[in-house]
Amino acid sequence: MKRLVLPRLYVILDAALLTAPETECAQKLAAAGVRLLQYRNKRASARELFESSKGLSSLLIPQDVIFVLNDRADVASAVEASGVHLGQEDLRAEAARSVIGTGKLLGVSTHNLEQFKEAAATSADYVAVGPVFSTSTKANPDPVVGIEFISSARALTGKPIVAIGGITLERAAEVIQAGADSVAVISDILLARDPGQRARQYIEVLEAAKPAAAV
Ligand code: TZP
Ligand code: MG
Repeated sequence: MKRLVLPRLYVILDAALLTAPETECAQKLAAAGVRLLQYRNKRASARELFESSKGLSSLLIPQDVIFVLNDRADVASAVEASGVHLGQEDLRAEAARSVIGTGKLLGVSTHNLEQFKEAAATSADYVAVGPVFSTSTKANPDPVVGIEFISSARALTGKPIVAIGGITLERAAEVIQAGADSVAVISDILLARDPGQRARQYIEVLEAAKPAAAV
C-alpha cells in the first residue's frame, strides 16, 4: 500500500483566534503555500459549523489544499472535506471511518503511549501527539508530553505522526528531527502580524529539516 506523505506544515484555523473571516485567512495561507489546513471551531452550532466548513471546503479543495475538519465526521462528510480529525472524546476511529468512507483522511489525537498505540492500530491515516510543549491555545490541555515522546512514538508505527502544542518557528525543525512527519501550529501562525509570511518561513525551515532515521 502506498505510504501517506503529509505536508510538513499543518496549520489549524482555530476560530477562537481568528480576527478576519476564516475564508480570507485560509486563502492567504493557501497562497503562501500551505497544503494542509484544519478548521477547528469549538463554539459553533452544527449549522454554523456546516456553513463555515462548506465555504472553506469549496475554497480549498479546488486548490489542492487538504482540508480537515476537527471533531465532526458528519459535517466533514456533508461538506466534502478531505477528512476529519478526532480527539479522545470524539467518535472512535472506526465509527468516524464508517461515516466518512475509505477514501478520506482520518486523524486521531493522542496524549500518551497507550492512546497512541490504540490509535495506530485503527484505520487512522495519521496519529497526532501532544501537547509537545506547553500551550495556552487549548482549554484544559493534557500534560505536556515532551519531545522525547515523539521519538518513542516513532518507533511504534509507520503511520505519519503529527506533533502539536506550543510549536514555534524556532522549535519546528527539532520536532521533525525527533521523528514527526508534520508539525501542527495554531497561535504562532494565526497570531503573527502576517500569517502568510510566517507560514512561508515555516515551510522553508521545515523543508530544510532533517527527518529522523527511518525505523
Ligand atoms: N491539541 C493539543 S495542543 C493544541 C491542540 C489543539 C493547541 C495547539 O495550539 P498552539 O497555539 O500551536 O500551541
Ligand atoms: Mg475533538
